[in-house]
Amino acid sequence: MLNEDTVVSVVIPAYKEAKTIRRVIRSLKKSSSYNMEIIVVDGISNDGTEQIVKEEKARFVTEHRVGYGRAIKTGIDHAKGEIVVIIDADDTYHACDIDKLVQPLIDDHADVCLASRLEGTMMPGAMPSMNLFGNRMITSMYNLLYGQNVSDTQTGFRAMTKKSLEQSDLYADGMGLATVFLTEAAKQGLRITEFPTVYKPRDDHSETKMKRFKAGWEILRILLLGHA
Ligand SMILES: Nc1nc2c(ncn2[C@@H]2O[C@H](COP(=O)(O)OP(=O)(O)OP(=O)(O)O)[C@@H](O)[C@H]2O)c(=O)[nH]1
Ligand SMILES: [Mg+2]
Repeated sequence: MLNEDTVVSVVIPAYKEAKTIRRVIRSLKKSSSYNMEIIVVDGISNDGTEQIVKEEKARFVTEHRVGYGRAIKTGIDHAKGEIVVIIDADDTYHACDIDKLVQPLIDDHADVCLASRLEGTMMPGAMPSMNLFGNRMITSMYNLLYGQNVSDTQTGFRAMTKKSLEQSDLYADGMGLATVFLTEAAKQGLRITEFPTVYKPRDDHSETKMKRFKAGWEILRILLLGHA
């Protein structure tokens, strides 16, 4: 049973985000009311990320293999908490919303909680219009095919119970893992909820790691065929 003593493991996949990772860790620490461990997963950046993570007294886990999904799965394997939160290292999400994400799981109102950018506030320049269009298409397909009613399947800020993750087949290594979490949750009949959040643009000079078409095809295969 989840309660005030529950441990929340925050997994942060990071690839060349040395400019912003410190801010994300500090914001999480300042905002969380729960026992929290922060796990940053990286092994390919060599931009000083590891040193910053250690200075900020967070756990650093090395994953040399490339892929957003790969990094998250390695982080989950190291997570000790009953709840796993995932957030990007690029400081585009309001990390201070962490309690809003975790609370529905603690209260046993949901098994999965998504921080929705599409129901919330999208700051100018935060999401290119092609990405917004793609997300809307993918989310509509997901709702239709899997009988759900969510607004932002591609959000990088979400909470899930460790138990539900252990029962899921997390077969994607790329950006598609965000969708696999949700197709698996639907198959298990888990309760998915959302709250509106704010999405900020990336820091000046920081580069997206998302390859739009590669990610799009991976997600379509997951939704239609059930494999990546
Ligand atoms: N360890 C690791 N982290 C990765 C890899 N690819 C992406 N990431 C991280 O995963 C998170 C999501 O990647 P982003 O490039 O922000 O993708 P996105 O949020 O869809 O795109 P933007 O809206 O441009 O930020 C970021 O924190 C990246 O640094 C990878 O191969 N390995
Ligand atoms: Mg991002």
